Amino acid sequence: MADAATATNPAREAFYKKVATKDLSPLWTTTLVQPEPAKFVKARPHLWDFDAVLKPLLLEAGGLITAKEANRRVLSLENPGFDSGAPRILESLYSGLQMIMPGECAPAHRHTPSALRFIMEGKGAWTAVNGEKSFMEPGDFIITPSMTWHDHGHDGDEPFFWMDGLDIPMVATFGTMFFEAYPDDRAPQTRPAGDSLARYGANMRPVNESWTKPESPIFWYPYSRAREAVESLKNNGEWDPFNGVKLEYIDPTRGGSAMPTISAFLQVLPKGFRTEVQRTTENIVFTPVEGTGRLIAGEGDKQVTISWKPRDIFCVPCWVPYRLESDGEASLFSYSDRVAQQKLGLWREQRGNA
Ligand code: 1HN
Repeated sequence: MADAATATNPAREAFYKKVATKDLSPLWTTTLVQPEPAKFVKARPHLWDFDAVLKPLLLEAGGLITAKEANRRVLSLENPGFDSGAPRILESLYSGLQMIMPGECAPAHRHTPSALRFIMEGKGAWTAVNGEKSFMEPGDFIITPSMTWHDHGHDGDEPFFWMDGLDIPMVATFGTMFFEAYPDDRAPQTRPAGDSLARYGANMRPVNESWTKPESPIFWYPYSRAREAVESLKNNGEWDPFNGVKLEYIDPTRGGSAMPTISAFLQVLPKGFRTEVQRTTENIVFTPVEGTGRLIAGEGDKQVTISWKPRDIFCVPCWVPYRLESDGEASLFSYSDRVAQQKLGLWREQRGNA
């Protein structure tokens, strides 16, 4: 249809030129709506190797620029399916790897994009969110909700690495981008470390305190607790053929996702597990914590097998069929735009082959 409409026809060509001068375009010459995501989604399944690529390059960056000069010493993961420009790992999500050196300060700021940290490697670094410090350990999940002040510091003695996950492309779609630097390097500490977890992290909440913000009042979700939960379910044999044992990090006051735009999960694949194939409209970023295995993603001549190991970062775009295989037992953290899609009525899934 579009072909016939655009076939050479001098009168039409003249018309198209004329409407273009009036800030208009004929819908019949464009393809705004596609029958399926495969014809629309540009991102591809892809993996960034932590040991071979991310870590050495960040260490090199450490010799070139301080955290303070850089504001944040982050390498942004650019999906090779996109033209370079605004970096993103998937259509709706940003991912980066950050390094902070001993004694450095990543100065306080806040912004409308929501951010999560997933700790990769190191000892002794902390992040402060809304006046509360969290000491970060590998495997911990930390949230920095929209417009919360945050700064990072490092009291240890070795380089410290974490993954940053943000909803920047979603915020950019709406145009609602705001950023503010705090007047000092550090925002004031107003609550002791561990305060939010003590208030809300024991399946309890403070009497006479109400929480009305759209995010979880807990900023810090330690790995040990999440790992223990998935381990128990694994031992109970509650394995889902598509996901192994997969739990979502929640806002305990409402039971929904920890932040309003990003969902986050921890899953365990038992030893030698092969999930069945699934596809969902979610754009998903994975990072393995323990174990090795493979991602098999895509169909036909576009199918790829990608081997993963701890701290690698890999992604599965919207509606790409995929399955996971583990060698020994494996645990993987992931984040996606599931909650945003569900709120907008867009999310769908297909379990098994169509
Ligand atoms: C940001 O504020 C941080 O606060 C990390 O550590 C990564 C990527 C894009 C925009 C803001 C941080 C970021 C970021």
